[in-house]
Amino acid sequence: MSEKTIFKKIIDREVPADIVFEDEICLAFKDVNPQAPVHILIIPKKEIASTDKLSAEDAELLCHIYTVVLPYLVSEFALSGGYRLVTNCGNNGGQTVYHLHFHLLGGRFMGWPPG
Ligand code: DGP
Repeated sequence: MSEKTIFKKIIDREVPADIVFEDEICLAFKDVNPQAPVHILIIPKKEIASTDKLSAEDAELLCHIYTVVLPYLVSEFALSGGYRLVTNCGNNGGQTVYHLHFHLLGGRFMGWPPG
């Protein structure tokens, strides 16, 4: 069996995290290395390595993130003025943890293009 990712260890409460949302499908917690005043990671509890491992059966999970978790966090962290939701995929995308996650960044103006 392959080793657990750090995010799976957070789900299993083997590694501490500042958890800001949890339900049966998802977990959200503050990024350990914040790039903005608000920097939260939203992850599915299901172990999916990256966006290119998603399948049609994950449609409900993705919808849940966008329509339940995200609106909750936007309200809770006062991000109605705007935010950025980023998913890095693979080496060239800058992904370092191979458990699907969405970076929710806010609390400052976001430049474009990203680095
Ligand atoms: P990415 O590069 O897209 O795979 O982002 C991984 C993010 O995960 C990165 O911004 C730092 C964050 N991170 C890594 N290890 C931990 C940890 O142990 N706790 C928390 N809260 N965040 C972590």
